[in-house]
Amino acid sequence: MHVKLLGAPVQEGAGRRGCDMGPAAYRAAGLAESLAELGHDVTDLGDVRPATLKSHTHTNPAVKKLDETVAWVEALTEAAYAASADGMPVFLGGDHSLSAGTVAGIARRAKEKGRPLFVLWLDAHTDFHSLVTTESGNLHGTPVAYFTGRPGFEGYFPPLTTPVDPANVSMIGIRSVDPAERQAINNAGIQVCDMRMIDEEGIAVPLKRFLNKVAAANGLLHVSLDVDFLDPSIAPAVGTTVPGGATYREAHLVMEILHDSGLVCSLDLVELNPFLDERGRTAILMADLAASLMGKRVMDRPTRSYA
Ligand code: HAR
Ligand code: MN
Ligand code: MN
Ligand code: MN
Repeated sequence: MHVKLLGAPVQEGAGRRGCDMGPAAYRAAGLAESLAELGHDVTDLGDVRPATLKSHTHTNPAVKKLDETVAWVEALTEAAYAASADGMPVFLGGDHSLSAGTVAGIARRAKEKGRPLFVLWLDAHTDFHSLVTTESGNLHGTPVAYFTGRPGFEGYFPPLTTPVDPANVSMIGIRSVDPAERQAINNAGIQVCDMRMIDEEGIAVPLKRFLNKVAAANGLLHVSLDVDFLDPSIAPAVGTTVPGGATYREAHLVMEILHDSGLVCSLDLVELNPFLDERGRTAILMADLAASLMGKRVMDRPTRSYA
């Protein structure tokens, strides 16, 4: 596989500074080298730069850093579209607002390839606010609403050429949802696997159910992995820790099942804030999870089919 690493040093969407150091931390953690060791052809395309700033003012006074976020979304949409012509782009974030751009660009590419795009959102949060409903004003809480075409971005974010069908989005690990998001998620029909479901059924069952759906539709799958999907005890380097996250074993299992499915076309690694890390442990864990998604395993075992 040709893996293309693209740094997305975005921090304006988060409430605290430091996510701009994420791409450097993944490089220091040896992500490129560990993927190359698995036999992949790895190219580091360097960091994407934001588009030119334009001035916008939103009627919701809570909204923060709108111009900067729009500039990143514009640039990342184009970068993701270009990088997904062939090979597997891996976006090194950067806060989660970057996924408004990466998913929009990948969706445009998938449509050209004649394949439906599915998105697996591994996160504590649903990130389903519009510019109108956000109360914190931190725009990392909005990307899913944008790329599924929820109203409330017109005139600010780039016009969306290819919205992702909300029925093609699955969220796993969810444990922090604002009231406005809950209502909008239910209306949109997005599948949410919250922590209660994981406790009752295990994490593999809902994941495989979703992968079967992707395979049956001959879909492409974009994975967006937020550091706060993980339990804060193993992944402290994130500004929005939420207790009760995925364990080390659950997270690796998800990545290994995703690898075996052969369905993943692109990956975001988001919300790493190296300023909050402990001796690089979160960066190292995220890099190791990416390696598991790309085929690192303990033992060989027969590849299972999810069709
Ligand atoms: N829902 C909250 C808000 O909008 C928290 C959003 C936090 N998002 C992330 N990414 N950290 O998942 O402010
Ligand atoms: Mn998120
Ligand atoms: Mn989150
Ligand atoms: Mn691993």
